[in-house]
Parts: sequence; C-alpha cells; structure tokens
Amino acid sequence: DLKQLAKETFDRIVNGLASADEPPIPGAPGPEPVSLDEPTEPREPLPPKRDQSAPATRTATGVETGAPVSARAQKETYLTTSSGVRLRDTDHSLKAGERGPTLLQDHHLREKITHFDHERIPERVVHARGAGAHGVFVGYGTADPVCRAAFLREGAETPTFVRFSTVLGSRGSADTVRDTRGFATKFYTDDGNFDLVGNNIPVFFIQDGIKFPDVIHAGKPHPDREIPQAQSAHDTFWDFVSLHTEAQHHTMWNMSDRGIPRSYRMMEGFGVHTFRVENAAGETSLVKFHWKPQLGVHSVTWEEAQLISGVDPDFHRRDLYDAIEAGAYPAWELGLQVFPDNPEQMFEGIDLLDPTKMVPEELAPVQPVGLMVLTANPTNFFAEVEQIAFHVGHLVPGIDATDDPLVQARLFSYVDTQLTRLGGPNFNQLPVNRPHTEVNDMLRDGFHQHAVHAGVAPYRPNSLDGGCPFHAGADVDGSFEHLAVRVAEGTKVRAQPASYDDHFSQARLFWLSMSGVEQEHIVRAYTFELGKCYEQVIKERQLQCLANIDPVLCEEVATGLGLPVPAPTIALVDPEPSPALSQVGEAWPPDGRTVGIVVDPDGDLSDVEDVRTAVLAAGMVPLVIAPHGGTVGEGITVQRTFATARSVEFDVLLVAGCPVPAPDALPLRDAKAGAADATELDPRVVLLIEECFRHAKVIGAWDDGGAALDAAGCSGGLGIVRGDDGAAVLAQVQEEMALHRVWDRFGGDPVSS
Ligand code: HDE
Repeated sequence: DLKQLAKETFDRIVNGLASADEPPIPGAPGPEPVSLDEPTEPREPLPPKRDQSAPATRTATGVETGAPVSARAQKETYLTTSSGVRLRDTDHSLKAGERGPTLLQDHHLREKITHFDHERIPERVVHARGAGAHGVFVGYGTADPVCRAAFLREGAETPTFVRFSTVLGSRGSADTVRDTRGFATKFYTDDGNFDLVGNNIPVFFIQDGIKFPDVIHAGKPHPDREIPQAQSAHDTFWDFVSLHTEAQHHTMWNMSDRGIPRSYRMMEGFGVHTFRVENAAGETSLVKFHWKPQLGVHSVTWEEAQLISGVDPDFHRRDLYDAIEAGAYPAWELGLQVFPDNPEQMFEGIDLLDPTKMVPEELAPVQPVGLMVLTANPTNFFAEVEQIAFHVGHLVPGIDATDDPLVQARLFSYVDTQLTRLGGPNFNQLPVNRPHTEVNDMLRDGFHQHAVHAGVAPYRPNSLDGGCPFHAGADVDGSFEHLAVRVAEGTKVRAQPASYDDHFSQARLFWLSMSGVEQEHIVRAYTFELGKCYEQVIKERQLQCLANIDPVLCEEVATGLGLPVPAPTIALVDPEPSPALSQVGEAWPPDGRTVGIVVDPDGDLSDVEDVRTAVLAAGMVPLVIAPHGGTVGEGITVQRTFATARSVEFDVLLVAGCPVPAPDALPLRDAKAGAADATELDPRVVLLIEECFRHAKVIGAWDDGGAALDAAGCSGGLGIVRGDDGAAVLAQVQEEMALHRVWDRFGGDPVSS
C-alpha cells in the first residue's frame, strides 16, 4: 500500500523522533547534559540505504558470478586504509615528537590528503547542475505497430536512472534559474542500455551541431569577469540569439514559464530530434519521443524563482529527493508522435530533421507507450548522479538516429567529453553506467580498468578463445543493426536546405498558443532579460526579432525598455494555435504538492492534526509552520519555524491561527523590554500570506486564521477559502488548487487575446 508506506516514511523522515511520548517544552532546560565525547561503539544497525544500482550478481563486464557483487563501500565497523589495513588513529599525523615536524613516511596522512586533493572531477561542460533518481519503466505494448524495441513490449519492466539538470550553470549554481532543463534517461534494457537524452523544451537553439560551442559560449558567464552565473540575462547571450535567429524559437520557450519549472516532477520531457524506428515486419517510421508528467506541467513565478535562488538554491533537488523519500513517486508516460518515413522526411510542411521545429500535438497526437515511475533516491550522489554518462548513440534494436545534423554531432560529443570528465575510456564499468545485461566486448586495458578479462584473444577472427566472441546474426534475438535506409545523395557542402530558413513562424505559433497570463509572463521575461543588457544595439536587434514574431509582444517589450517599436521585416502569417502548448487551464490532481500549515501554539489546535492527516492521505506533503521548532499542542511536530519557512516552498497555504510576533521577529532589545504587541500578527506570517497571495496561490483559513488573513490585508477574493472547520476548508482548497494557480485573482487585461 503506497499511501501507507508514504505515511510511514514521512513520519520517519520528516517527523523524525518527534513522536516521543512527552513532547519537549520549548526553551525548558534539558534533563541531562549531552555528551561531547566521540562515540566508541559501532552504531547498529547502520542506516538503511539501498545498494548502488549495479547488477546484483555480475561483475563490471557482465560475467555472471552467481554470488552478490556489491558496489557498496563503507559498510564495516573499523576504519582501514584503501588497502584494507585497520587503523588505530586517523586524527593525528606521525610527527617527530608531539611538537615536532610531520614525517614523510606517514603513508596514511599522504594517502588521506592525496585522495582528498583529487576528489573533484571536471564538472560537465553543460548540464553541470543536476539531480537524479532510480526508477522503473513498464511498456504498454502500444508501440508494437511501429517499434519492435523489446523494452516497449507489453508488461516489460526495465530499470531506469534519470538525471535532470539545468544547462548553463556550474555544479553549485541555483536550481530555479531561467534556463532549459535536461531530462536524460538511461534504460537498462535486456538488449543493453538505451539512453534518451532529452530536454524539457522540444526544440533547440541551433540546427547544426557545429554551432553548439557558439551558443554555449554565448550563454555562459562573460569570459572576463565570469559573471553572471547560470543566467541568460546578459549581453553575450542576447547578442548571439538576436544574430543567429534560428535560436528565436527555443529562446521564446525559455522566456515562457517553461524556463522556470515548479519541480522536476512537473516538467514534460522531449527527445527533441526525430528518431527512426522499425517494427517486427521491418517497416520504418519517424517518431518524436515525449515524456508527460502525471502531476501536470507547472511553473513558479519569476519573483518566486528569484527568491528561491537565495532562500533554497537546492529547491528542485530537495523537492525530488523529498517526494521520493516520502513515497510520492513521480511518474511520466512515455509517448510517441509518429510520422510516415517518407523520403523527404517532412510532415505537414514541417522539416522533421530541423531541431528548431516541433510538430503540434493537434497534428500528430502523442501516443502513450509506457510509464516510468521514479522510486528510489541515489545512495551516493557522486557515484551515481555525477558519474552517470549518457550517450545519444546508446540505441537498442528497433530504434535509430536520423540525419538531423544536430544529433549527428551529438553522436560524437558525448563519449569525447566523458573521456576527460571521467578520466579514461572505462567509465561504462562504473556501477551506474553498467548495463544490466551481459557485456562481451573486445575493448581492453586503459585507465581505471576494473575487469579481469580471462581470454587471450581480444580480436576477431581467432581460434585461441574458441572463436569467441561471435557476431550475433540477424536470427539472434536483440542484436543491433543500424536501419538500412537510403542516404540522400549530393555533393560535399557546408550548407543546409532551404526548409531550415524559416526562423520565426513557430516562435509565433508558440506565442499565439499561450493564454493571456502566459503571454504576460513572456513579455515580462523578455523585458527583464533585455533590461539586464548594457548594449543598446543588442536590445534593438532583439526587438527586431520580436517584431518578426508578433507586433503586440514587440510593442510591450519595447515599451518596457523605453525603445522604439520596429516594423517587421517579414510577412507575418497566422498559424493555427496549438492549445497543447499552454500550461494553463487544465485541472490536475493535487498529488505531490506542498501544503504549509501556519499554527499558533497558543490558539485552538484541535483541527490541525486531522488536516495534516487528510493532506497526507491526499498524496500531498503537509509542513506545519510555528513560531518555534519541536512540537506544539499534543505532539504535533513542527517542520518549519517562522525563521526557516518562506512562502515559495508551498503550493498552498493554510492558516489555522493568528500567531503574535515571536521574540525573534523583533529586535532583541524590544523583545527584552517586552515590546511585543499581543494584538499584532507576526510579520513573517504577514509576509507568508502576502507572497502566497501575490504568487496566485490558494490560501485557506479557519478559526483565528481568518483574523490573520485580515491582519495581512488578504481578506478575500478568488482562491481565498475561509471557514470554521479545517476539514471543510481543506476540501474546498483541494478543488481550487486543481488549476495550480489562481491567475484570475488579479483580473486585468491579458497582453493580447
Ligand atoms: Fe547535450 N551534451 N549536446 N544536448 N546534453 C552534454 O555530455 C552536446 C543537446 C543534453 O545529465 C554533454 O556528458 C552537443 C541537445 C543533456 O549527464 C556534452 C550538442 C539536447 C545533457 C553535450 C548537444 C541535449 C547533455 C556534457 C549539439 C536535448 C546532460 C556532459 C550537437 C535533446 C546529460 C556530457 C546528463 C550533456 C554535447 C545538444 C541534452 C558536452 C555537442 C539538442 C540532457 O557531450
């Protein structure tokens, strides 16, 4: 029972030890002084953690041993050197006398420091900042008519590992910056690994991989001062995208709410390129891969994104980890858009090999072919999330790449970068990268070789190893061959087809498909980003691009920048909008949302425990917010204090009381003088309510909570639910939060409609 498991895990993780019989009294002296001595007995049992996802009984090269091969280190009681010698002391270096110099012969000191000196590996040149989790994919069998890949067959279960990421920032940068998000999945299939290395945006900045260093150099911090970190709001980025206008479509997605997701759990994923697939009868089709999140597609507001970057830079990482730990497993359906494999590789006038174009779902519906659920956090971040190595060329029988010039360059790039990043050619032997199937290659030696190859003939043909390994012929199940399609003929050229010349029409399609409030966000995003540029000429050139996308968009941004509105240089055509592109308007279940519950320890707490239980039962995460930590009332655990809580952490706010200012809300001297005004609401609760209101969140209040809303100046309006009974308020709140935000609260004219 997942819900029960979720509750138990939540109680263990979030509530910690707070279920003790006698709740501690805040501020009271403790019974016994706490010992500062270091523990001398082993702590049994060791905290439970799953093993790294290495195949249970196979060695690095897939040799079946019949016995468990554990990738888990650090599990015994006593400290050893790396060569397994037990150590009596790791706290003092070996010296010539207590006050004398350290001796060179201290091997343990040198081993310890040397290893530490080399703990860091180069971060990814792009997508350095990320988070990951283990999962399982189950095929529906619905892909059979177009694709024979075994992992898509009905009921086939395949372990997966997913890494989400931002693109531009360094490894320690904030999660909620405006950027594209990576969505890379490794399927450990029975036919070997299949990597779907995608993004949360279905199009890319460039049509040809040879431009990748250009777009990334433009987006990364300026080379002289190395600022700004993880931002596109600077001159070099806008310089490039306004000159290299094929980037305009992707840039439009970045400026939309897609650039600031609420959670990795609430993002779509896209394979971006068109792939070629083959069915059992040998017929090929062209497809685009889509991931559809079961929690819907949601975003934070730009103000929230900026606040979170300071308040909790690990917001998305924490969100993913907490959700999985609490048993609220995020899930995505994998879907295919299917197109006939015609020689032109075009569909409805859209060039399927041009990665700056997508195909509206209204023209080619996304057909679900399987479900992925993320069920386990990494055991060790470095070993798994940092060392995972994806490759677009990791394909399995039934799936192949196309001639899209972007994917062609990617086929080269990934191993190349990993050779440096992971220090040699054997990184596929790392636990997280190992296939869960047998590996029988003729690759040998190299840095960090972990396998002990037993044969003597790593070449073909041979007779010494009995002729092994043999080719797997066409009759052998699960053997891979590139699909034998005809290659376009032509002369060698550095050029691209005329169908790649249209850089603006799909950016316009996207803009016209947005709801009013989404358009408003896009206008504000462009105005913010260009407002951060110094060079006038860059702003003017980008306005020209906007004029070629939409006159209203251009005018609004120009007004914000205080610049003239240029006329378009191309004829604007009105495409049929694609409602599927909009995030707003669809109702979603409340699962996985975070609910803040403000309580007043001195007020009526009778409903709080029931509301908390009901929130949890609905698949959401309740976090009780009180003036102090520990417990309130009869053992209600406090997860956030007024000092640690900030509105941006919650999707919904419930206010169950009207807490007066706690001493730490005021300058110490006033508190000492007893200056707290008992009738006043704690200013941090005022801020909580105000921000939730401004960010269009649903707010519920009962009992004295109503007075708190009044005191914060947010008494009523759309999405404000007030009542006498906590359960009834929560029920209505749940209905109202189906749309994620209450945008109608602010009325007003949308930018264009
Ligand atoms: Fe990547 N990309 N990329 N990329 N990419 C990398 O590989 C590259 C592109 C994507 O979580 C690197 O191991 C080139 C498109 C993701 O580990 C590197 C081109 C899409 C990740 C690389 C592209 C992506 C990467 C850096 C243009 C969406 C993170 C570290 C030809 C479909 C994977 C690494 C992870 C990572 C190169 C374009 C997605 C340098 C040359 C288009 C999600 O090899």
